[in-house]
Amino acid sequence: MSARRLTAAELTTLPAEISRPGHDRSGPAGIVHLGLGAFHRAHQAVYFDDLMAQGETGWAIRGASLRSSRVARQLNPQGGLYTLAQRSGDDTRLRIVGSIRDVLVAPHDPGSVVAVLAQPDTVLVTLTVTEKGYHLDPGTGRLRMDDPVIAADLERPDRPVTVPGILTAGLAARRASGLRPFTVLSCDNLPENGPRTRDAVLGFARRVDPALAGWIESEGAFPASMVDRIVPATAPEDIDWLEAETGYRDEAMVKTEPFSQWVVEDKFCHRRPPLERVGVQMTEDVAGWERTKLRLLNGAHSALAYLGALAGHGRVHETMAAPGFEAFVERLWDEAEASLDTPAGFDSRAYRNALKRRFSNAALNHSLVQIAMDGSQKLPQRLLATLRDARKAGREVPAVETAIAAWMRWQFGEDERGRTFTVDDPLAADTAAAVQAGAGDARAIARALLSVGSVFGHDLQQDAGLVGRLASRLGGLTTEGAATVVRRLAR
Ligand code: CS2
Repeated sequence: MSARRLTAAELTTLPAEISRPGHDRSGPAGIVHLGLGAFHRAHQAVYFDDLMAQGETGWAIRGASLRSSRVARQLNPQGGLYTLAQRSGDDTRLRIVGSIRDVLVAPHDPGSVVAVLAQPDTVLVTLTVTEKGYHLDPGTGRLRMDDPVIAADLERPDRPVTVPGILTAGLAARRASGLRPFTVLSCDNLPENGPRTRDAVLGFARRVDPALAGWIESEGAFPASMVDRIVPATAPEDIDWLEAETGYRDEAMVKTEPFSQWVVEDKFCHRRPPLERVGVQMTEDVAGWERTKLRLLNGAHSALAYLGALAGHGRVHETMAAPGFEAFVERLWDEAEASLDTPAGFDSRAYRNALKRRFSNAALNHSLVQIAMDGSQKLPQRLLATLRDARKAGREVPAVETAIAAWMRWQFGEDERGRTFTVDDPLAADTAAAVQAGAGDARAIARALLSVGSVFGHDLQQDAGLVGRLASRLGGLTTEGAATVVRRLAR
């Protein structure tokens, strides 16, 4: 017999130790969220659920998936309910989150998403659409007008499929009916994610209607935010485990760590949720937090992903336990911190120790391949930013260079045991062509990869010393292997 699916009707029958929403879920939905992946469900949706539990109304979420109907199929039959499994060591806490109302599928019906954006109740649009969802040039941060999907949205702005297109259409509809704009809050791991989202929307809107762009510019708001919580993709085994443990089946469950942080710029153009009541840091300046988190946490994550996977590991915690990796990460952090303007009150030692514990949390079983994905979109803010600062200051950054060389080595699409894999990246065709053009010569490959301007810009390839160092690090990885290179660099 198959287990009962989680639904509102099941809430009273669940095992007592599972916490569940006690609040009224029927109030207005003030939030539309684009990109309803596991991260949103384990992060922002939980803060809004906490807010609703405090009796705040108007903050239910209507979600929109931008690509497939998978999340809608998981969540809609459950009335938007899902389980958050918070794991650390042997301790697992289960909680049913009740802040999501329903899920729309944008590609099936773009008009329905625009219609929800145009409703008077909608005051805030949050985004987790991943780096590539913004269609920005990773090097310059500008909207790529030559991107075929952006060009297609500009052709028919009333049936948009991209984030800038959907937001612009929603804002245009509000303006047409005399409503104020909603606030747009990016929750993706991009530097200056607020200003970049604003530039993308304004860049798009200017092409559609300059007067609309002027209205968005003067009336709208695009606060920046820093989000932090490690959320590995849910595996089928996790869903089976939950079912065995609790007796119900939840196709939309997510697993995460106890830690969670959200820093939000206090710049809203419409009603603002009182997020400070649920532990969110509201501030005038998010940039210091953004940079610190991107270069320390995400920089180390990407380094571990490429070096660890090349060395034959599968998971973050296993890599952290392998000889030399923890010391390598400490070295990378020293290099990153040397040029970081950390936020007021930041305690480097405590932050780094906490990161080491978080990365070593075996209960998360976080896959390196998940982090390795979309590296071309991640490298600039995670590793190249430190490299550029170090070049300016004349400082050497061997660990950061090694991590960049490991990303280069990853573009070969073949690991150290000769097993091939697919490089999951929007620029995979460009990087594969660069590797091929190098014809097995580390220097030629490094040079060709460095000339992928949308990742590296045009400054780094001019630096002959840097090209030589990256080439020799790539050569080292190719001939000696990542484990040896890491051990050598570990202090
Ligand atoms: C990770 C992030 O997949 C990745 O690229 O580095 O998702 C990371 O887990 C989060 O940013 C943690 O806040």
